[in-house]
Amino acid sequence: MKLILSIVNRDDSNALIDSLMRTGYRATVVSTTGGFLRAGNATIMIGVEDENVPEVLTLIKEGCHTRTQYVNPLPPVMEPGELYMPSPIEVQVGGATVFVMNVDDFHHF
Ligand code: 2BA
Ligand code: 2BA
Repeated sequence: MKLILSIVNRDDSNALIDSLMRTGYRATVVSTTGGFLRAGNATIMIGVEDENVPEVLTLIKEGCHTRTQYVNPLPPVMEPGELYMPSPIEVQVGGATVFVMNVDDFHHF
């Protein structure tokens, strides 16, 4: 068995959950925050049999889209009177960041 841990954009998470449920998979969603942008994203945990991993990866790939976001870099150390005009940096976010982990043991009590 594998645990697929997928970090996705919040805007994609509901549709992805719907498609996973429709296909008969089970999942748990956790609200998370990206360390770099400090913006909300969603982490979806999906426990599946090994042979189902490719299908779940396809659903994730089809359901999650890359977005361009802009971040303001941290201001440099400034002398008094200096003016700093930050220019936003373009960052490509997602579709999805996916980790597939081996599950040693699974119980459902
Ligand atoms: P964030 O950490 O908010 O990162 C958003 C996007 O900013 C990233 O998109 C990447 O394009 C850029 N980025 C992140 N860290 C950076 C850094 N140290 N220097 C320069 N640019 C950086 P994605 O790679 O698509 O990642 C989307 C979200 O997936 C991330 O949100 C984070 O929550 C998660 N993630 C990505 N890689 C991860 C990893 N290796 N381990 C844990 N979480 C990860
Ligand atoms: P349980 O199977 O006891 O699951 C309880 C909760 O545990 C689930 O909540 C989900 O958050 C998590 N979970 C269970 N199996 C998982 C897995 N393989 N990977 C990741 N997380 C898992 P819900 O998703 O709200 O489901 C509540 C109950 O509805 C489930 O109880 C199950 O009896 C049923 N169910 C869930 N998904 C279904 C599906 N795709 N088709 C039919 N019934 C489903």
